[in-house]
Amino acid sequence: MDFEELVQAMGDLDEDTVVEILEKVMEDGGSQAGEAMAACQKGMDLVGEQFQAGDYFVGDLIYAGELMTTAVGILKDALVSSDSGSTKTKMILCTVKDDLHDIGKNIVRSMLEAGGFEVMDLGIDVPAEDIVKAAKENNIHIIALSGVLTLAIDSMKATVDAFTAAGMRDQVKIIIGGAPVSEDAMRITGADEFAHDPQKTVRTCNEWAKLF
Ligand code: B12
Repeated sequence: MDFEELVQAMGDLDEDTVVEILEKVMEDGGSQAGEAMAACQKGMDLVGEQFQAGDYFVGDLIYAGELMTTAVGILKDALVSSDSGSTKTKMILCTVKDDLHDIGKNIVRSMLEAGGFEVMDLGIDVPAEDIVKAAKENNIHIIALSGVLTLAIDSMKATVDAFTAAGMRDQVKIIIGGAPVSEDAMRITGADEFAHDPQKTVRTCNEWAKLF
């Protein structure tokens, strides 16, 4: 399978080629779905570079997001095995305050749902207090925070601090994710885990689901 062609097709926003390659991955049994997903993300980096260079505009970015969502829709079943049958664990997912990016969040949501979670999606630009309130009112113990802007790290820290201030920090597990997130960011924010890879997120949340 030529994943370089997939990277390029994603970067060129060539939907027909992207869909054709991904459908072939699934027809072949889906064992290369992880590599295909990584190639799509590399293609998104090309889109970002072209945006910075002034060759793509905001409309192209929005279209790129829709194409990425289509890609995940095709690969989803091969990326995560469904846990249907057991009671679904509820969790919260949102993009943190001041950040309006939701393509990555929506992908993570699809993967978590495919992995058997009931996801309460609070949307984008969500203040810390709203996340704490939703967790309290709905008795939710797993919180996933998404952010793509560098300044999202500040909002993630504010969210962890808000759980501490509410006396709830030891009743929740918090995972942060998105491009600027790293081990350092995890330490700075006080979160319990970080991930870029939605599959790692599903595994981590499954472990946490056993704790509560
Ligand atoms: C698409 C896009 C937009 C779209 C967003 C559309 C939408 N509905 O989301 C629009 C046009 C609205 C936009 C706006 C802006 N953007 Co923008 N955008 C991008 C772009 C090209 C792609 C982002 C993306 O969706 N990537 C694909 C997804 C799938 O990747 P991801 O988000 O990282 O998610 C993956 C993982 O990180 C992980 N993950 C994500 N969330 C989570 C959560 C958890 C819990 C876990 C475990 C994992 C996880 O899983 C996902 C799948 O693998 C990036 C460039 C880039 N290469 O990233 C710039 C980029 C993020 N944008 C940038 C900027 C500057 C802006 C604007 C300020 C531009 C402006 N001047 O107005 C505004 C900001 C508005 C705001 N306040 O948020 C900068 C950020 C710079 C920085 N370091 O802070 C970037 C990096 C571009 C650049 N190189 O300059 N943008």
